[in-house]
Amino acid sequence: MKRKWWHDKVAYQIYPKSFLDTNGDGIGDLKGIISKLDYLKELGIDIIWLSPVYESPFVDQGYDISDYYKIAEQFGTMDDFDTLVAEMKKRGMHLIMDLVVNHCSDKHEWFQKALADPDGPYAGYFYFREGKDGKAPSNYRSYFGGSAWTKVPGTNKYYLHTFAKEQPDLNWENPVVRKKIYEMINWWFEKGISGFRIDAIINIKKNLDFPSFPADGDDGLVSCDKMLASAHGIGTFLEEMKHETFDKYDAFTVGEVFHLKEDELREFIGEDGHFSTKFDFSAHVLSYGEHGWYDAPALDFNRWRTALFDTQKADLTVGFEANIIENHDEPRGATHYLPAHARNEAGVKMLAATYFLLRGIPFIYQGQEIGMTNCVRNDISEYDDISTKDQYQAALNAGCSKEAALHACYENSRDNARTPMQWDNSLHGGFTTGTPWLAENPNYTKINVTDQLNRPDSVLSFYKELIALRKAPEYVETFTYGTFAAAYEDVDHMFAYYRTNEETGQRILVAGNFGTDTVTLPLEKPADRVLLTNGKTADVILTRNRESASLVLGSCDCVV
Ligand code: TEU
Ligand code: CA
Repeated sequence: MKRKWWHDKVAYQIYPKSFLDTNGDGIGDLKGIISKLDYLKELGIDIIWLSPVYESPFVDQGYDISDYYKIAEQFGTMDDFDTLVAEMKKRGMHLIMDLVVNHCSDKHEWFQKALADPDGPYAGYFYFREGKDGKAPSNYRSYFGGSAWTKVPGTNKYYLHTFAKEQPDLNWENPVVRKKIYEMINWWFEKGISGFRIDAIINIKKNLDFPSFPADGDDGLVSCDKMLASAHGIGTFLEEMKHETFDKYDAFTVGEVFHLKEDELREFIGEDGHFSTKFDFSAHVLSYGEHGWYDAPALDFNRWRTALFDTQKADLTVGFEANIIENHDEPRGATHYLPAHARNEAGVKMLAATYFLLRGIPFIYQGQEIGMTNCVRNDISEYDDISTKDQYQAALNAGCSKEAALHACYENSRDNARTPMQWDNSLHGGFTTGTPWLAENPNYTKINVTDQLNRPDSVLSFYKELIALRKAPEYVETFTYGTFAAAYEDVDHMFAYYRTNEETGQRILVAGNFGTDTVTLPLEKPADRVLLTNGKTADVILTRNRESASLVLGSCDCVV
């Protein structure tokens, strides 16, 4: 396998609006990020993925871009951005931006010009189609609810938006659009960034017939996914984009890729794939209910473990996955993936160790490193997210009580990940001196960075050790390039695997006991040493292990 600069790196996602506010307007900003670079460097972070900071009306929190060449005023200036890049370079860190090019904002100049002249050239930047019998061209439901087609005022035409109506889909079939996108990408590379996380990229290839499908809900509509599944040939666009942009800069790219067909894995993340890597969403899709996330099933440990292990096995001879527990669209892992008995510091550390040492590029989402949790709200008005409002309403429409609908939001709302970062135990968790744009989780008094920096047994200290271990000269080869093999799969609630360096023979077992009972695992031979464990000291584990040539793991124990 050809070695790449990013293979052994650790990445961290910043959601700028909620990271740190430095001017008291309640909104995180670039200066806030700059002031925390040393914190991230200390933690061991190499790559920062910055969620969108471009000019935007913020209908979907910046994922609706009105100018790709400007920094949103709330976040600061282009000078601040250049300072961020320079300060990161100084520390040997890499910045990757969010590339949102399936759609733009309806306030983008292109769309405004298209509206002004629906038969003119700019209409060809989007999907403008004639209505049928006074109705939309087809029966697609957008991801945020309602029809994916909205009427162009004063015409019988509709435009397509797979997300909000303020996010018109860009027409990738149009070579002029593609050229403008590539120019923009290269412009950012010239500023010194190292790559992109690529938003909703699977959506760029449409079925141009836009056929209707049988409805999958009472609204008479069908998920946009149905149309996308019937579209073929996305690879041509992705190859062209890579050739025109990423390849020229030896970039690190990570695709937000859902629903890959099996034979497409190599095409996407093989050595010459469209992207360096893609997120492993195999766990995330387990929380899709029949009608979205409001009716999502509770997490089943075995299905979760199987999903992650299947990904690992499929990747082995192909490439690297980007491994995540959380991002800005997901609930907090400390709540979502841990059974009730494990929702404590030991459990959070166990979850950290077990996902972090899988084969692939580990990503940490802001706040995950201190074990931030989902947040209880008493009314839907306390939420901001467009998808949460839609799913809450869908739940009520389906006959759920207000309590049940709110509980679904507690479990799965995207706002769980978007509450302000908890820096210390002062008002608003030290995030702002003003009023935060989204209320903080009241548990900041107990869960915050300052407390955990001072405590050697904290979740934060554990993450620091974990990252250091992954990069330690004597183990980095095994953790980066070593094979993956599932272990003790027949043991209930045991998440365990081996990472093996085939060249040196070094073999490392990673095991976490997610169950309530103590478990004894027989070992083929006594282990040489314990590299990392939560809570219990390595001495205790080694002694137990030597006496019995077995590994005794109590509930929520993990060991590497
Ligand atoms: O999310 C995309 C997203 O949620 C999906 O692609 C969707 O779930 C999938 O296509 C279903 O098959 C990204 C961002 O992460 C999110 O915050 C934005 O709201 C969204 O794109 C729109 O830009
Ligand atoms: Ca601010």
